[in-house]
Amino acid sequence: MLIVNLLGIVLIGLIVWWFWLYKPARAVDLNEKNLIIVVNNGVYQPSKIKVEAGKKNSLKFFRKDGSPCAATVIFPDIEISEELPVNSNKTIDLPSLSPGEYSFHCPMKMYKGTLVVD
Ligand SMILES: [Cu+2]
Repeated sequence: MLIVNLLGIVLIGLIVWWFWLYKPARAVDLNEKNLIIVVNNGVYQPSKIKVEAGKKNSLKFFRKDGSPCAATVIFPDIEISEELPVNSNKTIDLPSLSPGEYSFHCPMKMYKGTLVVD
């Protein structure tokens, strides 16, 4: 009985951590490696991406989540809205950007990410 209760508490802790506390700390540099943003389980992974200012960059997405809401990624500040096909790569070309943070998300904002332009 005690073990079951303990397991329950650990599970609740994990759920709280995953949905409310977990924030990827550091922005991943787009130029460090040939980065692919995986769309799955309610998160963009990585969700914080550093790109160079004043230069045209492109982002590669790979969507695993079949739910319709994950199908579209929107960059409201730069007026980009693109469809992401399931289980294949999709490249989105970005215009050259001035320094700052630009958010991107799915239509319901369940999936959320940030571009850190520097
Ligand atoms: Cu969504």
